[in-house]
Amino acid sequence: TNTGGPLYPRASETRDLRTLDGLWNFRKSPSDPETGYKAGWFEQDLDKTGPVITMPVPSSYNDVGEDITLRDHVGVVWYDRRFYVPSWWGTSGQRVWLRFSSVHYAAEVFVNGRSVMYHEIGHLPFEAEITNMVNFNSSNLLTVVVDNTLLVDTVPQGSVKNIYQGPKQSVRQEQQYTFDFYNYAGIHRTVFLYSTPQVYINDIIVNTDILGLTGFIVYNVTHTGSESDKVRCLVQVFDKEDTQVAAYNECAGLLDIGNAKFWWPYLMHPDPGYLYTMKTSLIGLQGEVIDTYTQKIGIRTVTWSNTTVFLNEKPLYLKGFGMHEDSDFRGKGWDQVLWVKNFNLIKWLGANAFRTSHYPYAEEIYQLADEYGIMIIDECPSVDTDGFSEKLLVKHKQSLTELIRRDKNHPSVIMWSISNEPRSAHKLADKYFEEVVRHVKSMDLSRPVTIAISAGPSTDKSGRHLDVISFNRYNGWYSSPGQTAQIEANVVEEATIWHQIHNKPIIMTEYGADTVEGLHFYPEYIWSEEYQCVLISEHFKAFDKLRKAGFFAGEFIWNFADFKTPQSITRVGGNKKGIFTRNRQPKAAAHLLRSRYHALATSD
Ligand code: BDP
Repeated sequence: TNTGGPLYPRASETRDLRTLDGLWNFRKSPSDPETGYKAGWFEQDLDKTGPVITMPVPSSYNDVGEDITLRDHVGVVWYDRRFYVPSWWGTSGQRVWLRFSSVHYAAEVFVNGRSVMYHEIGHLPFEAEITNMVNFNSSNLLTVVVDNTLLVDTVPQGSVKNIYQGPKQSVRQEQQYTFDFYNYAGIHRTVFLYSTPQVYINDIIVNTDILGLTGFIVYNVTHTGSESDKVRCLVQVFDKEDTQVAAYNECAGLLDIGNAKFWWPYLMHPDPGYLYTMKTSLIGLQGEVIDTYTQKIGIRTVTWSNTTVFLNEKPLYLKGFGMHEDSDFRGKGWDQVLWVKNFNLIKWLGANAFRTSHYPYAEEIYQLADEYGIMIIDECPSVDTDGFSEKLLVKHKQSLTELIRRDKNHPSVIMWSISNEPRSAHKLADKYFEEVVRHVKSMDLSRPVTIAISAGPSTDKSGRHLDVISFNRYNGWYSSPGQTAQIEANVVEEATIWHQIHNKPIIMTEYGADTVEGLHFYPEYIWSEEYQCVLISEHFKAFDKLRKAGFFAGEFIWNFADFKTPQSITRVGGNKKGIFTRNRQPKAAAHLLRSRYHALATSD
């Protein structure tokens, strides 16, 4: 299994970078997943071994065609394309790297017919060095086999059912899963081809601290390659005016910046999201620059007590939503237009946070959040966790290893969410989550750990292992649909009980109502815009009471926008709990939420 690519690929004075995004060849495999392997589809261009269709990368493959069997395909698909490696990378002795930012769910990658990497778990990057497998003088064949099958020990879990149909009782496979977002699949994010020198920077870990007006940066640079012991490090930090404010020539160290500008969340400060530029270089014996990597960092602290989460020692009140990577046609494919639009809407709303429900999002999204001062509860891909087997635990921990390795340096990431709605009343959940939390703490002690819990406070067995208790609850929707009178009391009561049991800060990570845009009923009636407005107003009353109680740390409406689900009689074209439509147009509730979030910002 290949993992990693801990550093987001960037060009620099010593590194070059291309993307392999574009139009690839694509073919669905027959239901026997071995078919393509046996026929050697990886050894020659796909269009030589059979019919292909054109597939955009990045994108989910499900919704770009008119073919229902492609949309609902279960199992293996094949992608390929040709690429060139600049010849100067070869002549100057650069290493050649191939990095996939996300392929869902499992992928095997071949270069010129040779298997170079395998990765399981979508939404997380993986990479391999391919220097010795590429031709510099002719084109190279890149083949990717993708399998979207979810089983009892994948993250997330699912099961495949055989459906027998027609007079001949032919078998159709159906992917089943308990969560409600569509299991989109394919090469979902950018594919990078990049170069590094022989001796190169492998990873940089950055932690920050604050004392009075001084900001501290604790860093650790690792580097690899033969003779890598002969290099030294130079770390330089520049402010937004490109003035060098700190520098040190050790690979691990502590930098201090007097009168530092701290990273503040949006609307909590006139200059939110302040980022410094950190330039890390490897210097050779003659003083020559061997490798350079530049990244943005923010100086901030996250701390927590039994009632409050603090940012730079200021109590936080998180105002946001759960989201999805989801849009028309491209499904979960990374889309910069969509995400710049999303961030503009987040700012328009006056929100300061979101949860990456229910999996890690594209790295570019965290970069935008860093810039804008939007805080992230970073969630791993474990949703509806059930069964709690040893095998699942190993993979669940692996997903967090890869998540933390990828996202550790983002100032926007203020909390880890290790699961959404696990079956945490199960007797095995206690030990299981104790172990998952222990694992997270072994990698990062600087951020609190939470779970978006759906079990009730008296049955849940995960809460005692967490730093912050988050709960999802659908008062007025799944329970007592159409009834809003009890919402305020129920929410206040439940949050209070969670706090009484665990003595920890409490967040409501989900509440909401499905709403068809343009559907109006007065007095309010479920599915109408009026009902969504009333339902959320009742929640606001509860949140205002809870804020006064002193242990309530945030409210996250479900969901930012409508999104695609599997077909079900409870879903009209998908989950409609968005305050925006899938096209990012506001429903009435968006305006209501906006006036609340802005009002809260002024009162903070
Ligand atoms: C919650 C899940 C979320 C769903 C939501 C719903 O956490 O993923 O979309 O229910 O049904 O239980 O709208």
